[in-house]
Amino acid sequence: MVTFTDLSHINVKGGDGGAGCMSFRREAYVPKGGPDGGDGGHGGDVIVEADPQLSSLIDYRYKHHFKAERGTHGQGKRMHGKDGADLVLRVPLGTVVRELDPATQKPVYQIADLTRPGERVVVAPGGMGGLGNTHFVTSVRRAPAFAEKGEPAQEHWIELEMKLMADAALVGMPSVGKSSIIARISAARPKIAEYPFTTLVPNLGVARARDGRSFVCADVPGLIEGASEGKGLGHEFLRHIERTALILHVVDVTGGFEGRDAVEDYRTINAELAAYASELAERPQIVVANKCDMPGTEDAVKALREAAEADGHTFHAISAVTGDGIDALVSDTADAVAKLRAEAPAPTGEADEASAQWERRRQQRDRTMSIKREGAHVWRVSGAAIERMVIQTDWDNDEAVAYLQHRFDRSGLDDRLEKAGCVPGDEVRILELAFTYEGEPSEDDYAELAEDEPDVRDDGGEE
Ligand SMILES: Nc1nc2c(ncn2[C@@H]2O[C@H](COP(=O)(O)OP(=O)(O)OP(=O)(O)O)[C@@H](O)[C@H]2O)c(=O)[nH]1
Ligand SMILES: [Mg+2]
Repeated sequence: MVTFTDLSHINVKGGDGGAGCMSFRREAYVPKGGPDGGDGGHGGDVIVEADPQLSSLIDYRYKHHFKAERGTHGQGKRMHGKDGADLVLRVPLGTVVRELDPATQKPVYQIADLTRPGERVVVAPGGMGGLGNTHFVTSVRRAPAFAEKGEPAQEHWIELEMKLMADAALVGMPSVGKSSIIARISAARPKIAEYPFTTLVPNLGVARARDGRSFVCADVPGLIEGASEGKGLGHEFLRHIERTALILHVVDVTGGFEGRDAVEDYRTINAELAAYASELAERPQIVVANKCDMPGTEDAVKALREAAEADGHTFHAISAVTGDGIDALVSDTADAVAKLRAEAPAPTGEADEASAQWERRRQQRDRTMSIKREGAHVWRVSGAAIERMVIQTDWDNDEAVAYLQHRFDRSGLDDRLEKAGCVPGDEVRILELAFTYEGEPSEDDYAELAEDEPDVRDDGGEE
């Protein structure tokens, strides 16, 4: 049997943010102007987008690392850096995107299920550009001589799983010949037998019309009266056709062993579809009278044709055994599928909402900070956001370091350290850097620092 699931694990990384610029305005006859360093550009996002032209994840089988473009650095004269370009990874319709645990490579969270053409989700946001020195002007710091480095982008492992979506599903009572039809029109080779419920799991096949147009067809287990309440394979079965735009409603015109009435069968199935989900009953249908090779079926065919046409459905009389009427059925189905694909609604905001939700979770995780004691007077602080603050700091610049101190304070780090039992003089480690804990800062610390700046004194100062 052909398997239609396709799975790939890939590593995605947004572009790093560009660095903010430290610069002062220079004009003729003006010895030293105000700060005018532009911001760094934002890094590009890595985006996964559903493309109806694709039919496999082959592009991700051999290449596993994908990185968006970085933002460029800010410049003087308030010139901002250029944002990095997004990297768009195209995947087939029906691709489910999950985040993987980087250590175990096990899925931890479903990010999106891309079912509509053009639907997209951001899987790795780019880093923010660093701020230029114009942003750090305060009442006491008129000439900030530092800027922020760009935010390094984060990387993730994600899983792409393609679940092939059928364009059309063969629906009907057991033993009406659904599997025989899919075997006729595609390369699928499901089991065919004269007893009911031969088919227990859906089979998919790619059917091709004479002119080369193709569509994906599903052969699903037979449906009986009460299926919507769980009889037979009930809900299990109906769930599979929820994603299918077109229903090929197959009716056995011989009436089977029980000598059932074709029109009654047709109505029973439609009632079950409506009972399961009203929108299933409204799906476009092609009504297929099967087993027309059998003698004495003319009246049933005629009655079924009238019923189907009265409901506004296309009707086909065929024989899966002799092949009569099959070409016309496939060609009409290809037409209907093409029409439905063209009408497919524009992407809704669902993927955006999924992106936003995932982004919120990511940010939450990001802000989580942990404090561990590593020695009598040594503490280890870890957490993505706090580590990034450290990375974004220019260590050769005292002012930038002082600003970091301020950010630490705002993030509640000092508070948390104190609560954990950290005392002034203790060593605090973040990444490979060690700091000395000096207790809760006071506003004066910043004022003092500002007063040390020659530029502030030039301005006449305020303090
Ligand atoms: N005479 C005749 N018999 C057919 C035709 N199509 C299918 N059959 C027979 O009908 C029986 C059931 O066929 P299947 O294709 O297994 O039917 P199904 O709808 O897939 O059945 P389930 O999977 O049990 O729901 C088999 O014995 C087939 O050989 C046909 O066009 N003419
Ligand atoms: Mg079957």
